[in-house]
Amino acid sequence: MTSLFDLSPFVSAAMKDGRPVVALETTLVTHGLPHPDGVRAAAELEAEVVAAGAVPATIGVLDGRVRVGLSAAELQRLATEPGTAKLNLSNLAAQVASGRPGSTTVAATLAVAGAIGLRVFATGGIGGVHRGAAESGDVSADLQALRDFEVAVVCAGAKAMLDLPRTVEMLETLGVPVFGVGTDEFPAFYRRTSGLKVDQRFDDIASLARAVETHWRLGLATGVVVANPIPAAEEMPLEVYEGAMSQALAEAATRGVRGRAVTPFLLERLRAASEGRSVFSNLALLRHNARVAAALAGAMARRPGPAARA
Ligand code: PSU
Ligand code: MN
Repeated sequence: MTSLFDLSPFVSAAMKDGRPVVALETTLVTHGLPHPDGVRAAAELEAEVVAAGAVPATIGVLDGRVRVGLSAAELQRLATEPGTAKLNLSNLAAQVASGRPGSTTVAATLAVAGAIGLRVFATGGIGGVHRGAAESGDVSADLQALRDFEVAVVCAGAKAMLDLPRTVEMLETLGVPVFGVGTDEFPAFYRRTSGLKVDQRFDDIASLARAVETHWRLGLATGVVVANPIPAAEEMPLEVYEGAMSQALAEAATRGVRGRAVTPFLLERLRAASEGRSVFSNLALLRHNARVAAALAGAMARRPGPAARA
């Protein structure tokens, strides 16, 4: 049987040569940002990764295959074809088997990266425990995927409309380290701080790379959260953030939004309630995460792999 994974020539050459590669997801393109901001963001993220000396591997599902290293035309298809599905671990297989298009969430991107051996992934914010989860049961599959796949995810923390204390608690339960980049605090996506602590702060990328690799050399085969706060100049102003957030959460509750629709709904309502300010911050933190991920992948590529050390 042929592999379901279809690597672009750039990605497979880089992996063969041991050059740094950064995995990128596509749900933020199709469901997280309004069109055409999503496609534009994807191109910008790839450019940041390239400028920082790594190869971007944007992941999505097209024509019954998992494509790793989507072209601009393929990204356009994902963003514009009606019915592109938001894929996590539970609906990935059915979508691939059907031949219909799908964009990968953090969970599905982790699964793909883990399966083909990519170790560094950049996104905006991971999913987590939703507010009111005790009643709705809504906990993102991103957390399960972080437990199951050996990939470091560079993110600006978890999306701010989540229950952040319970999300951080769950990461600890799952044995997933949370490493801060120049911060002691778990970032709150649009804001640099949340009042919650990271497991360890790192002020240089080489030490961060060493700690990530140490986790895996200890045989702890989970993901690692690399928490990289949004640059201060691009944070959402506190009043805008708090006002927009409570408005978005209230609307979701009134409308009874459920399941996979919750996160895209909240992101869209936040955009409207903040008059686009949330999208500005979202794009800024994404670019920042892409740069740090490329630097981390570079530092890891320069260190001898597990075989060389054994
Ligand atoms: N971060 C963003 N925008 C997004 C997402 C994350 O800046 O759109 C997406 C990611 O793909 C993440 C998903 O995996 O939202 C989580 O959705 P859920 O809460 O339904 O698991
Ligand atoms: Mn959910």
